[in-house]
Amino acid sequence: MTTPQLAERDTRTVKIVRGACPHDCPDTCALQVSVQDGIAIKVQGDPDHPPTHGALCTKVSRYTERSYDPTRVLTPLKRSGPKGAGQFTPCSWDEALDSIATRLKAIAARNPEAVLPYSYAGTMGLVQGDGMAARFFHRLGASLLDRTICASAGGTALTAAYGGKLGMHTEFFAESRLILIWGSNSIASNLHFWTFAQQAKRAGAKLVCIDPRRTETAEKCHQHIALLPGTDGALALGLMHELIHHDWLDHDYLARHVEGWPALRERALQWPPERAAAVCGISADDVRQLARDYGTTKPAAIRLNYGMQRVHGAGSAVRLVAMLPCLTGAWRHRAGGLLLSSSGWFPPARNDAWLQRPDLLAAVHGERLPRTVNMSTIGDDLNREATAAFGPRIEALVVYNSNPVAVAPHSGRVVQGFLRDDLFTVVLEHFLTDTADHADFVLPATTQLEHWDAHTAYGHTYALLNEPAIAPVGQCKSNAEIFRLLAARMGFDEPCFGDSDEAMARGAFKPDWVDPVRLAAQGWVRLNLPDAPFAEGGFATASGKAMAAEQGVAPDHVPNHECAAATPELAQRYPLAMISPPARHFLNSTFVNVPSLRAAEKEPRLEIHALDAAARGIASGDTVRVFNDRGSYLCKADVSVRARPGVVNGLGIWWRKFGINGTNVNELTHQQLTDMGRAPSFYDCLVDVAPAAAA
Ligand SMILES: Nc1nc2c(c(=O)[nH]1)N[C@H]1C(S)=C(S)[C@@H](COP(=O)(O)OP(=O)(O)OC[C@H]3O[C@@H](n4cnc5c(=O)[nH]c(N)nc54)[C@H](O)[C@@H]3O)O[C@H]1N2
Ligand SMILES: Nc1nc2c(c(=O)[nH]1)N[C@H]1C(S)=C(S)[C@@H](COP(=O)(O)OP(=O)(O)OC[C@H]3O[C@@H](n4cnc5c(=O)[nH]c(N)nc54)[C@H](O)[C@@H]3O)O[C@H]1N2
Ligand SMILES: [Mo]
Repeated sequence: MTTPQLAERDTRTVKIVRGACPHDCPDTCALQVSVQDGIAIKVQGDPDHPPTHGALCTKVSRYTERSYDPTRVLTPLKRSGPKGAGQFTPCSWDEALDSIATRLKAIAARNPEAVLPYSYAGTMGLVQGDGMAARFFHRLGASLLDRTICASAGGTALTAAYGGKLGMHTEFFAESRLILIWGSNSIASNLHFWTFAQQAKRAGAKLVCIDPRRTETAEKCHQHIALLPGTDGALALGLMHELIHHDWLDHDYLARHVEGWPALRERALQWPPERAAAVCGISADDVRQLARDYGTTKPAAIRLNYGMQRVHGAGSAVRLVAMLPCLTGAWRHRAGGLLLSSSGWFPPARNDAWLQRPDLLAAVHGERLPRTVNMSTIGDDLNREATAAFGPRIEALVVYNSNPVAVAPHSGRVVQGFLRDDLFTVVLEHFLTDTADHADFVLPATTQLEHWDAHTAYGHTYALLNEPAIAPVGQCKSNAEIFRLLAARMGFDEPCFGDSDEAMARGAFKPDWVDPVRLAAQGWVRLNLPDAPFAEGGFATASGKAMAAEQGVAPDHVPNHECAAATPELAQRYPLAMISPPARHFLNSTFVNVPSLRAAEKEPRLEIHALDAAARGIASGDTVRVFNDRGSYLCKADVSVRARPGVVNGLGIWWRKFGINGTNVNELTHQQLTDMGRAPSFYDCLVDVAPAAAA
């Protein structure tokens, strides 16, 4: 199916439907979908929604192209070839749902914990994410999934520091005089924040980017500090040292609103700029200058982002950076403070207990909770036998809103698990992704244009509603409808399995927080929150204070799992640190199959500094082998100033099947977890690179 051109159509009959961008991105844009004759012809940003201000990214402005893509899965499919071969034959919904229910019932009769749901943020919607699906798996008594793959190191750390995933309003960055863009390629992955940063820049603010990679964002800032991956905690401590030394401290704020400052002060005094600089691989003058700017400019704001928390010491680093605005009292101003995530503002507004029904677990397990499997170690866990500690072997996996074969670390292990003949795998998808290729059944899911949903955000403070703009394409059904139909076949007769998608979307928020009439009419409603949330302290911790230390112990810099300091022998064999941040035209592994966006990215690429390239006889455009003990990955070398010496940038996340040798960058990453939050450490990875010919 193709999208007819707007010009060929009669614009008088175009209707506008309000929606929300479903993707895993801090911006959660308010959408306006133009529909004519039942066909979505254009997706635009809502000009009235302050964070969206009428603009969309390149990816989502192609949303119709993705929804009407001719390769979309439009009927249920059942496997007709060997596991993982991606060979399927179409089947009816009845056949697919009956077979799946029969299989899940048989496994659950032995032990429901042998069934594992696997989902992440393909859509961030409260209904098509973990709404009806959560009800289904709770009622089944399936294993719980620890959804750690993205943000749980930083989220846990921020909660330790502030009591929740709480921070500044994105709009007020426009009024800041100094903005540290820290571990964020905002132009690529937080575009709408960048607009506010630009406003601040035009008004005279200084922008500093702290990132190992010279990103498009770093290029447009006044200063770029290209530290080594995983050294942010050391930098924060070095900055604190200088703030103390020059007395750029807000003593009143520290005394009234911060707990544990003496321990943190003592820690920071152990980190003079020279020590921090040596760890970070930058100059001591950079540390001094940044501290001076941060200590003397008001209001100063930090846009911390998840790119800096995919390393071993992620949690400690976030706790340390989160203390900077407490030392200087930057929180006193609405344009000062820090934003890592705003998602913690939403829970009081959400009807989670009703949407997800965790109480249904008790019907199966009584007081006991089922075991929890960490999504970040799915590679190892799929390959585990039953043990007392682990529980039963995973016998069935139901994947929705995620593409673990491409995105989970150490994909060699993940693939090995998905290839198990005795594993029953169901994948709800739009496309035949690397994961869907490994399914026993693929169920065709609707896109955001075709279903109801309700959305929160993690980069702003507005609730949004998504109305379906068009009827489901082909035989597609929404995730919620699929789980509703499966529930009926499983014999789950609780009334909650009869709630419609629309009822769930409209009921997702508490009316005293989000006025349902305004939400329906406008498509979005701002939460009623103070402009400067911590101007007078009032953190969400037990004491109401920001926590600089826990039980008298302040965080310290924690070196990477893989680095010269922690693993010298490994660092000799694999001297390059590899990070794998997103390619600008992809969203994790979503959009890799959209031809125009893949054409923009051309091919899987590794950015490498000229010195590292020359030492290996590598030129731009060469096919190179990137390797370590876990595997090897072929891609094209890009000898580029975007890479600093000693660090290579393997842009992600390609589908394996579009890769040069059927792999992607996660062939090289490992499953070791972060110091807090049980998260993966994708950007904590040693490799070496060689011309492919030498392989
Ligand atoms: N276009 C696009 N947008 C996206 C995404 C996407 O894939 N593509 N992904 C979405 C998702 S799921 C998320 S979680 C967010 C992520 O958005 P961000 O939090 O901004 O994270 P990344 O873009 O992964 O990484 C940001 C930057 O961190 C840098 N970085 C890597 N290691 C370190 C380090 O140790 N220290 C510091 N200081 N910086 C480091 C990387 O070079 C990168 O430029 O973006 C969302 N938006
Ligand atoms: N090396 C490396 N690995 C990484 C990262 C990195 O920076 N480097 N980033 C990590 C991060 S931050 C994250 S968040 C994870 C992301 O991991 P995932 O959440 O798995 O994200 P995607 O790869 O975008 O896959 C989402 C899938 O959901 C599908 N989908 C979208 N909407 C719907 C729907 O309504 N119904 C159904 N059934 N399916 C839908 C899409 O088609 C897509 O295939 O990857 C992580 N992996
Ligand atoms: Mo993410």
